[in-house]
Amino acid sequence: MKNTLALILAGGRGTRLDILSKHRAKPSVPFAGKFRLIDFALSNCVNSDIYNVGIITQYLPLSLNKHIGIGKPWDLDRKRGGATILQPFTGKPKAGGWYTGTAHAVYKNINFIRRHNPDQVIILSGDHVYEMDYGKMIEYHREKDAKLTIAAQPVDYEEASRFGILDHNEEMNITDFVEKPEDPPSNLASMGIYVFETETLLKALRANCDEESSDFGHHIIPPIIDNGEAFAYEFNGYWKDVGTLEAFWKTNLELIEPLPELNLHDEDWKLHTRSEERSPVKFGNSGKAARSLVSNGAIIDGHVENSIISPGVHVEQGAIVRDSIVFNDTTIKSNTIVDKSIIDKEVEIGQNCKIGHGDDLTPNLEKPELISNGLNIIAKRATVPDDTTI
Ligand code: ADQ
Ligand code: ADP
Repeated sequence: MKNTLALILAGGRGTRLDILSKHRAKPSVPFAGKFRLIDFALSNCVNSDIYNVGIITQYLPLSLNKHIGIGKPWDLDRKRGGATILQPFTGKPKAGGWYTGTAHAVYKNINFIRRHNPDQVIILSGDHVYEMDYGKMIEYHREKDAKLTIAAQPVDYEEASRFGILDHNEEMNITDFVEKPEDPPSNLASMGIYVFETETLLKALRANCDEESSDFGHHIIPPIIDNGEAFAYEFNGYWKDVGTLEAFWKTNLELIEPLPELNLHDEDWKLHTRSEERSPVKFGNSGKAARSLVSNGAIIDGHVENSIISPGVHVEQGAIVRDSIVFNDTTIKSNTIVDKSIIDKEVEIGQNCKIGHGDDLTPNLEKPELISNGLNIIAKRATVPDDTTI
């Protein structure tokens, strides 16, 4: 895929993930024990033979910057091309300070696009969970002689209003597009993955983008569709936009199924990440884990069931962790029960605690509307004293 430049939008706030994205951008939120969400977009790029990748960051970029570094784990540490982290201050100075939306974020990096001078630009989100060969989509785009190709997939009707919804004719020419409609006309959703002819993108940005009109879905895509130059690419593989805490929790735990839809063991489509050297998982005398993913550096002296355990987690003797996701270097002390929880990094949960255990399903968040099924979320570096019930 020479002559294609990928731009990963990685600067959004992801507020519905609440405290998990309070200190890090959503693409940097840990996933499946040892990965982060952005690993999917980055790995898809290199697995699709795209080695020119700009990562557009903005909101809380520290953790993301540290993770991506110079792109070595993805084989993107290259003299020419490779991974480039784009921050708001590195962009076009005259186009304003902070990015006001997705298109504005790309607009401010027009010089970067020009420097690469690609035939096509593929625009991606940094926070989706999926495996996709972008090469096939780009070939389709070229065959159709499209100016813009949008990847699309049907979603549940109840969810449709949080997506761009599109319609197409038999030739797959997009006839209608409406961004996040209150009353969706269909359930065919844009996946937020766009292949643009470079000249079309640059022209559209110059003509239709400024600080107020700054969004692909609202301001850039509709005029191109009105010109009849956009095509839909139906993608039937696994794809999840884990926008909510519940979707995040469910998508993680589905990986434990005997044959999950998303197969992280697929040798032909490797998910790459930056990981630290850690010692092997250690099980003590009474340590036990079933139906779980347990990452390196973990020490399991208690019981783990149907859970995702990240590197360096310690589950002490007599402790039980069920239906939960535990991020790196958290300690769960002896005789504590953790049920249906997401526990962020470096948390210390004291002895004899009950987290999420029992019938009381009242959420423990400031914004209880974010979860409704009794999921418990504990923030990074929190300390939960002995004998606490949450
Ligand atoms: P959303 O995901 O709701 O819908 P948005 O919040 O704009 O759209 O985020 C898209 C991506 O851009 C995310 O990865 C986000 O992190 C990033 N982003 C947002 N603002 C940014 C900024 N200012 N700077 C840099 N990056 C930023 C979009 C489309 C819909 C489509 C869904 C599919 O608008 O049409 O259906 O994606 O998930
Ligand atoms: P996480 O793994 O939780 O996503 P990281 O620890 O990888 O986050 O990254 C957080 C980044 O923020 C690190 O570079 C760290 O040095 C920095 N950082 C953490 N806390 C602070 C703080 N209070 N002030 C400034 N920088 C911080």
